[in-house]
Amino acid sequence: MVPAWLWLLCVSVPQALPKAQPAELSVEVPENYGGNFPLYLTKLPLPREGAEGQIVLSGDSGKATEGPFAMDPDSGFLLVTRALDREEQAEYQLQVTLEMQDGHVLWGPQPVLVHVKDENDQVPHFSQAIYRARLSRGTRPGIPFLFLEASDRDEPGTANSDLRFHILSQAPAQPSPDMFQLEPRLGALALSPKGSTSLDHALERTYQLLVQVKDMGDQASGHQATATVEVSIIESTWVSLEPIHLAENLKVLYPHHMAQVHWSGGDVHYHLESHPPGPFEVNAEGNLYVTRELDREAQAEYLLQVRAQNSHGEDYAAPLELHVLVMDENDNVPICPPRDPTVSIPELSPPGTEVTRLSAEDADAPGSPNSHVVYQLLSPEPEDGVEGRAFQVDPTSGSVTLGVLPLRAGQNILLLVLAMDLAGAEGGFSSTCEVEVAVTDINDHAPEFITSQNLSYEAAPSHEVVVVVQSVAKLVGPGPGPGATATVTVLVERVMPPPKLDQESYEASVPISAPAGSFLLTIQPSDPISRTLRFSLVNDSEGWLCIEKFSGEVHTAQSLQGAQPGDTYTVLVEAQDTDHGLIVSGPSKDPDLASGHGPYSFTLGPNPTVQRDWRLQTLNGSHAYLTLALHWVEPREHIIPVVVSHNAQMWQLLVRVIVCRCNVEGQCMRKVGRMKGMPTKLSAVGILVGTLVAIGIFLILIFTHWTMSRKKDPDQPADSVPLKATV
Ligand SMILES: *[C@@H]1O[C@H](CO)[C@@H](O)[C@H](O)[C@H]1NC(C)=O
Ligand SMILES: *[C@@H]1O[C@H](CO)[C@@H](O)[C@H](O)[C@H]1NC(C)=O
Ligand SMILES: CC(=O)N[C@H]1CO[C@H](CO)[C@@H](O)[C@@H]1O
Repeated sequence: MVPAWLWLLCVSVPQALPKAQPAELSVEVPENYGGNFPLYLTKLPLPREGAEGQIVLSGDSGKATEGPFAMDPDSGFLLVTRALDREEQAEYQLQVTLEMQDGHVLWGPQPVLVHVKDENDQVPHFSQAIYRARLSRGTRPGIPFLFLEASDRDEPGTANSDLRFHILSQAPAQPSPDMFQLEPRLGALALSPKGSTSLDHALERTYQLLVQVKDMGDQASGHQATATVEVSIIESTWVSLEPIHLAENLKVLYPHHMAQVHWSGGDVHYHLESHPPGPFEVNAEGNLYVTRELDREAQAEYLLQVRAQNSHGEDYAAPLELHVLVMDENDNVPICPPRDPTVSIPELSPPGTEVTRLSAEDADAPGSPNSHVVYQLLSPEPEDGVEGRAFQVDPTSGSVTLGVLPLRAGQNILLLVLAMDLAGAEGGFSSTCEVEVAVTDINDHAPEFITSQNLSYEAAPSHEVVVVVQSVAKLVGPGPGPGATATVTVLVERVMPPPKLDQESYEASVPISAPAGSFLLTIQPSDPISRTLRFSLVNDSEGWLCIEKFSGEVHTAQSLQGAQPGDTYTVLVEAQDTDHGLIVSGPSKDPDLASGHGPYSFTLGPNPTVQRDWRLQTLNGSHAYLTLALHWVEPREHIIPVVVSHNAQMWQLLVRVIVCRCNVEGQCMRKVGRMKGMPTKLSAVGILVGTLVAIGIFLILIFTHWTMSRKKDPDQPADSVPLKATV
């Protein structure tokens, strides 16, 4: 039962899947198989009734193969008839088919892949038996200067072809036995660090290295081959370069050769960098070229770096630096500064006043003649027959100044100034710069008021000024109240001219023998009606004269003893306005003293301040006259002690005097409190005080004058009396 079931199954599979492609069979055959042949590889699952058909084995192309493979028709085994060489052919693609005589396919085609398994039967080979390399002194250690090449025909990617390079020996072994290092996998030959430091002292010109290449990776076993490397030591030619000067706008064929570098070692690739990037290149021989015209104004200087590199782009040594300096050509025109708005010059400005300063820009090399700009005034031209010019230009600084010719207010002048490079030499460039000048009127007349603003007493003896105070910011709410105003009263003082006498000096001739009481002359005011004056003698040191106080009559007081005929005797006469003093009467009306009328004498109390500030003159036996001795005393109440004596009796009167400023009516202006009925915060009185005493021949000025009343009681201080200033 069981075989029958299997058979059915086997038959049914092809019937059920008549066109199904059988999966590829893969078979591996060891390379260089050393056993007996034929070697049976694998049995193919041919159907039983295949005995009727014919097994066909074909190669890749589908043709019947004469190759090393065959099918055993009896067993259905694929077999190989001889040893295979992987390096000759690594894989075989076969097809097995069972077909009838007439070509009808009963089974298959069955693809079979035969893979030849590699055996390490290949020896590595150096690409050359002898390598020759040039090594420049100065080569950095570790930078490969030679890459050894070797091949191994065994299967790639397997240990059989995994190669390692080694230096077996170095000759001479001087100055160090291991001057070189060989990278094992890459075969990159470089100076060792020790070799690098000792190479400079080494006298040797050539080193011979025996190098080995070996397969099987780092395993000890494997095939190997050797080669010789001859390393020639060459003096370095990698020396720094002098800067190169290249003219801008150079008209030559490009690329234009400008320098050459040379790396004396072998296998060199030159590489050039420009900072900033510029039109430069280097060819394989180390020739440096500029590839197009340069423009100094675009870039005046370049720093080139040239590198000598191995085939892996590694620098053998530090790069060489090369400065390229672009030489200037005068290829730029001076550019005028942007035209300023009109320059205003006041009329009557002095010559030399600077109008403006031109500074034309020239992009050529600074400090060279190409950018050396000078200036020349083109317009306005000097006028015929007129000396000097209205404007001048400093050729070097470009400073435009006023010349000696004056300008008129309202003139508008366009200046044309030529700016030339090459310091104005022939062949240079130039531009014309424009400066517009307006001559302005100056304020040479002071403003004047048409009507006079001096105050006039006759027009208005006083003025009331109401001052309102308000804040700068706008007031919110109800308006300002009465407290925001103040009234200031300005009183205008009448200026009274000092009294004038009818003559400046008086003269009288007197006989030497003239008796006492002889009349000499009369001194009187020039306008006797308007004022009454009081006269006194000031320095009658001889006591020869006397003067009538009110009439001004001058008499001799005694005989002129000691005078010689022809002598002149000069005496000063003082004339005072009678209003300006205070009559102090003696205590004649004192009841106790009433009987004892007698001439009193009056003196000021001993207080030095009182004696300095006041003057007391005896008028007659009962009255004295008190005046200010100074031009000014403080306006306040003063108590003046006056000593009155009579027949060895003495009284002291205290005269109370109030010094104040007076208004024109003679009313004393005193500081008062808030005035009733006036919306003032402050009342003030301003007044100008005037002057008023004249003296015959010579003048004394007194600022204040007096009225007085006093109490009868001589022991009591006099009543307060306001002093009134005449205004
Ligand atoms: C009085 O003073 C006047 C002016 O200073 C002077 O010229 C004159 O000689 C004086 N007289 C006497 C007598 O000193
Ligand atoms: C003295 O002078 C005063 C003031 O001028 C006058 O009032 C008085 O009558 C004079 N007395 C005598 C005795 O002259
Ligand atoms: C008193 C006073 O100063 N008056 C002068 C007012 O102004 C006129 C004009 O300036 C002068 O002539 C007055 O002398």
